[in-house]
Amino acid sequence: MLRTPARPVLATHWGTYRVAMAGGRPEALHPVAEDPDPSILAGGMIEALEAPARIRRPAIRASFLAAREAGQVRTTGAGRGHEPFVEVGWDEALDLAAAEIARVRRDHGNRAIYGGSYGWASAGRFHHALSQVHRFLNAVGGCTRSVQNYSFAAADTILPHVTGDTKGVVTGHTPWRRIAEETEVLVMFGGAPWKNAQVSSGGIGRHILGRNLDRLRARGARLISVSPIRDDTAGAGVEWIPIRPNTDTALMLGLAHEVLATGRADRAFLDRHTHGWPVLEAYVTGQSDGTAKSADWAAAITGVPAQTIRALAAALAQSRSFLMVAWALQRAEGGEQPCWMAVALAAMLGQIGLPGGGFGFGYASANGVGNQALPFAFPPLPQLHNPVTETIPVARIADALLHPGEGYDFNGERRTYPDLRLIYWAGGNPFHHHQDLNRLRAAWQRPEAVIVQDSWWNPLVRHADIVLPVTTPLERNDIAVSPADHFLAASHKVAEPAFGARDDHAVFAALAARLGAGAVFTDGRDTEGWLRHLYGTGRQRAAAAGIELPDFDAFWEQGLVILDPPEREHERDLLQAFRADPEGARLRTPSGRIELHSEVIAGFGYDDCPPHPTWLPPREWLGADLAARFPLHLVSNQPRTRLHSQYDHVGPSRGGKRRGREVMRMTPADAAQRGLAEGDVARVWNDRGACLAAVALDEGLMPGVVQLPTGAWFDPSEGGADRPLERHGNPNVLTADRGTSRLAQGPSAHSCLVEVTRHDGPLPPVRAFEPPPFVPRGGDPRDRI
Ligand SMILES: Nc1nc2c(c(=O)[nH]1)N[C@H]1C(S)=C(S)[C@@H](COP(=O)(O)OP(=O)(O)OC[C@H]3O[C@@H](n4cnc5c(=O)[nH]c(N)nc54)[C@H](O)[C@@H]3O)O[C@H]1N2
Ligand SMILES: Nc1nc2c(c(=O)[nH]1)N[C@H]1C(S)=C(S)[C@@H](COP(=O)(O)OP(=O)(O)OC[C@H]3O[C@@H](n4cnc5c(=O)[nH]c(N)nc54)[C@H](O)[C@@H]3O)O[C@H]1N2
Ligand SMILES: [Mo]
Repeated sequence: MLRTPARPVLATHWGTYRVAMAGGRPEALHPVAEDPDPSILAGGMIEALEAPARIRRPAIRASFLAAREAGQVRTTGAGRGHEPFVEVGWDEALDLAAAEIARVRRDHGNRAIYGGSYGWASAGRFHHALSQVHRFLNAVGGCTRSVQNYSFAAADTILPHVTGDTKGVVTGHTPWRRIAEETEVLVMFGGAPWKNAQVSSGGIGRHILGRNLDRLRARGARLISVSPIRDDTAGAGVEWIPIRPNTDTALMLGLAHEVLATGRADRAFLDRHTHGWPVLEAYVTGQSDGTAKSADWAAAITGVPAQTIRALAAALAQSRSFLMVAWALQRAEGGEQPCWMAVALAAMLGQIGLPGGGFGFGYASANGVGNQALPFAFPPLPQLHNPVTETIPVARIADALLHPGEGYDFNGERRTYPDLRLIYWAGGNPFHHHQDLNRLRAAWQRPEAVIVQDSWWNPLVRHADIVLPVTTPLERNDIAVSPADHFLAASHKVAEPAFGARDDHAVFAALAARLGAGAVFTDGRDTEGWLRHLYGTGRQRAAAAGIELPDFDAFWEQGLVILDPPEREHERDLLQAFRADPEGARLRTPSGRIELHSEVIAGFGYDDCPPHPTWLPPREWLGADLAARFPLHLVSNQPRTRLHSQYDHVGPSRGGKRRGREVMRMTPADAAQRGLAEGDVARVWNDRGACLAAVALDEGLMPGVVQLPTGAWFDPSEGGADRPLERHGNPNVLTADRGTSRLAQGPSAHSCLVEVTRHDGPLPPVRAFEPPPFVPRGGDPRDRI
């Protein structure tokens, strides 16, 4: 039996907390004393347990249930997101879900089941919903999966062509410690936002960003933030270079031209360590295309004055400099290019592999990036084998649903979209994360069945046919450990599951049993058995790496273990070994070197991803023709007050709204031009959709830029239109659903033009946090929400 300590621990993506209990119930969450800079995001978790949006019973979409009861196999999905639900008992919901899976397997094969189920879920290892859903679907014959992620798909796909692997994207970075101790000029493209470093997938022991920036400050290093938004890098002594969104490649090219023109390029490094420099050089000078990528050229594109570019180039070349690139830059059309050009610029500066020099991505995009990984791998829940080999790039889900059987390009392959009949989602929210939600909504009507597990009636759940309510982290025991984050935490159950919610694992165990795979799925273990098993394996691996962990029962009572692995010599600076010995430590690229021109990419023949870093104006940016109609660039970045869409209905996220709506920042001048004042509600719109948002005036934005964070629960008004007015401020009704290029096919949310106008007249109420209407069995499904 597990013994929960008097001060139980809660592990979340935003940190580790001690739970204050009162009368056997959780009363407050206090950040652990070990965390020097805790996040604000735990604020609503207790309130959320019994919030009105909590799913109280399993539920079936009304017309879906009616059709299945009438023996009809195919129902129209047109009612998804519009119709009321019928609440049912667990057995009925599970029987129906199992029957749907069995039917689709029989009629179309397992490849017709989409189990990509992308999303952040929650922090614990065992109750990690994606691991659970994948294990379950694999136990019953597999499913079509997704590859990549929404976070850094473009970087992850282009980097192997450039440096031979993905080190420096999410792991394998030059450590923060080296930067804090050695870097003299730190240029942060996209800044180093504290808001983003609040979280880390899998949990956090200590938040490290603030301390590391302070160490640089204390040494007198220059901190330069290149970003459309000033407060992306907060704190004293930060130099802000405002830039037009999506133009960083042009800025980097301008810097490269200046470095070259002033004779400061490190030719020795370029000769020994790179491949294809002459081709890139000819492009930078304009020899190959007739346009010199000079500081003046870059200034006209980026909005950064030419003298600033010249001064920055000199500073970069004359000191130990490091280029940090937020993942944000590559979630844009042509997002491969700034990644490639950042490596090229660092190579020209000759800084790669020197102490605190070079490049790296995402240092503030999540906590722990730039920490050395633990020297042992704590096991995930084993996934079993997926016999289905089909995958789609994760951000192409709407394309796949709309165009089954049609071809598409992906990183040199010609592929075909699968014919997906059933969608199973647990632990993510496509009606949060996907772009062009009105298009997704249309695509979402195609499959025959949609099964969703979640805890609250969020917009994904409202677009499901079968809804299965699951527990939250406060209602179950788990273990959290994140390799980048040097900690292990227990997460103790401190509340009984509200309204009879079940653990994802229990739901899948029940479904697997119905489908004849119960024992395969559970492997004969209950939750405690799994926790002991996973911990035991992790502990053995730690011991093999020379790290002594307490036994399971001691760990469970202690709650939190902070690990401080010694720095390993060979992992000091990214590409240090290659710098020292380019022949002996060849890269895994065709040339063995850093590729500034790639014959492999040339062979793909993609006009949207040429064979060397290139300034490719996206379809939507402030210099595009479309800017005549939609003159504002929308930055829909990560929210300060929540993780994506999680806990939007409570606590700090709800508290950050105005007049019930998400807050959009714009400059006083852009607002005045449109007759908008602080606190007004505005209509933000383009050809793809429209939403309402509350206006906040802020001088700290590049003129022409508006900022509306992601995560407000999608709240379309009724009226049958294809593009209904979204009432709450969800920017993904505006963003474009386009791949970054045929190479990576990553999401490109940050390339989006809009117009903003006053919303006059009565304000429609926000209904996002209310549960949908319910009807009795046989009730009229046309009772629209
Ligand atoms: N416009 C725009 N869009 C973006 C981005 C952007 O920058 N701009 N960023 C993108 C990025 S980088 C990402 S990673 C995605 C994030 O997109 P997601 O990761 O899909 O977003 P979340 O809101 O974290 O969704 C997690 C869901 O899982 C549920 N959940 C949590 N714990 C559990 C559990 O234990 N079991 C089950 N069954 N469910 C659980 C939560 O309630 C929530 O509904 O968004 C992307 N979308
Ligand atoms: N609080 C909180 N933290 C989070 C998340 C969250 O939802 N909430 N999500 C997490 C996830 S899943 C991820 S992947 C990371 C994402 O981490 P990032 O990708 O770094 O996050 P963003 O907030 O989209 O962008 C960071 C900043 O880049 C700037 N920016 C946008 N476009 C451009 C551009 O074209 N050029 C330049 N120079 N700057 C630009 C924006 O002003 C923005 O504030 O964040 C993680 N951290
Ligand atoms: Mo992400």
